[in-house]
Amino acid sequence: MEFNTELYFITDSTPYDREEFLFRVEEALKGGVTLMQLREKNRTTREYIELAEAVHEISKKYNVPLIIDDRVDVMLAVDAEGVHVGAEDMPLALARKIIGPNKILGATAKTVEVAKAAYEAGADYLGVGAIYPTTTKVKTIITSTETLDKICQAVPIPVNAIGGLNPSNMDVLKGIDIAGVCAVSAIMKADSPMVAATEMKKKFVELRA
Ligand code: TZP
Ligand code: MG
Repeated sequence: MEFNTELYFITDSTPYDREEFLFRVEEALKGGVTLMQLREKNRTTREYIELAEAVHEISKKYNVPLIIDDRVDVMLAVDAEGVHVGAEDMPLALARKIIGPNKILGATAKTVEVAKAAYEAGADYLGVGAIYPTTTKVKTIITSTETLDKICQAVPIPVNAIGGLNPSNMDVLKGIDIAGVCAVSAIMKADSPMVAATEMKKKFVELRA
């Protein structure tokens, strides 16, 4: 499946009621998000599926592929466009076997070795970070921009930077061959997710020029 990771928006519904959450998701999509991920850590399977269905209805309107975090079963249940698996989730090769060749398979990498292994196991893109400290993900460690650079050179798939990124601190990524940037808070928690997404995308395009 075709996808573009330039502005990869990852959700966090924690502070919002359903209506506010879905409103913010749609605003972010209006702002030019190119790929999005539903990331729910404290939901029952039933709640995760229900929310994924609602988000998928919205993402389809904007032709933006929806990636489901952690859960291959939820992805299949709602026929989302892909799944993102981390080190503690289903092994990549198994996930690929289950989802087939046409769904998007995302992986996390913090070292060149893990990045190469993920590529070989069937990952379609990699998220690398955290570049900056973040309160969104507990227990995450910082990945240096040097490592990010090496990973970009080591694998032929799109590599995205993630972790504490916002339009005013992205200059450290200049000259590194990333395919895009990921953001949770900078978009999700902004006064206007639409304005925030627009600014972040503009900044990435400038950075790459
Ligand atoms: N993986 C590494 S950092 C991170 C994830 C999921 C959280 C990024 O969130 P934010 O709010 O953009 O720092
Ligand atoms: Mg995970």
